[in-house]
Amino acid sequence: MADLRASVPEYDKEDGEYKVKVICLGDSAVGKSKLVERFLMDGYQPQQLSTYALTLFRYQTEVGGKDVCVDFWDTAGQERFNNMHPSYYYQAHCCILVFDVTRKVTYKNLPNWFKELRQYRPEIPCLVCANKIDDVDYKVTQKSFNFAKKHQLPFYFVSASDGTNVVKMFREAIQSAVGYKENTTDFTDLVMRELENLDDLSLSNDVDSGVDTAGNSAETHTDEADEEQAEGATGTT
Ligand SMILES: Nc1nc2c(ncn2[C@@H]2O[C@H](COP(=O)(O)OP(=O)(O)O)[C@@H](O)[C@H]2O)c(=O)[nH]1
Ligand SMILES: [Mg+2]
Repeated sequence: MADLRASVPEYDKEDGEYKVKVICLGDSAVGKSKLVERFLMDGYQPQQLSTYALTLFRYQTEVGGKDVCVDFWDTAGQERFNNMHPSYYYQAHCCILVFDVTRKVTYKNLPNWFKELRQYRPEIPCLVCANKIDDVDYKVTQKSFNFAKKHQLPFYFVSASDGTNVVKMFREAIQSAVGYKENTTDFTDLVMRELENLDDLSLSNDVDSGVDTAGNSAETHTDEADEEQAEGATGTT
């Protein structure tokens, strides 16, 4: 595999800027892109990374008095193939897991996405959101969707169309991304933070040898995600 690090932005070593990466996961057409667009409205600058068919939405904000640059990563539909390229997960600080309340299968697939996420990013915060609540009877918000509860993940009913809970959900995602970056126990992140502290040194060689996770995991990636089927089928009844 080609060296991912050559073309994928690094999240912990850019000078001076405090950056976090937030990814969205879930089946095709659940509304991942619309949610990001809704949150950012006009204030974003999409940046196409054509090699990986990804779009980056860069967003500047403040968390706890600190300027933070947030990169929301969006796919160009690779989720149709039921898994994502490892570079999508690489150095992500938070994940937003989305399903569509109008299509039960998208809820049933959450365990697959979650499992793949945990293969690459065992510790990052993950939020679950039930999108398109504008499109169903209000009663849907009284159903219990056990997936989030079972994994102790924050859960939101949202609508990219009318904006319900969108800002709230994204603010929590950003805050937990920053919280994770500050307190991470993930080894790769610890290494990156060590390097970040070594200002003014020529680090490029050390950085290359220290963070090879994306390249390695590409080789070991399997389709195990397909095995864990239909968990949570009872959750929507
Ligand atoms: N009614 C409704 N439709 C939505 C909502 N969010 C997305 N959609 C529609 O669902 C389709 C897929 O949305 P998109 O963001 O492209 O999904 P993605 O494949 O997960 O990125 C589009 O036709 C959207 O207009 C929502 O909150 N309510
Ligand atoms: Mg999309």
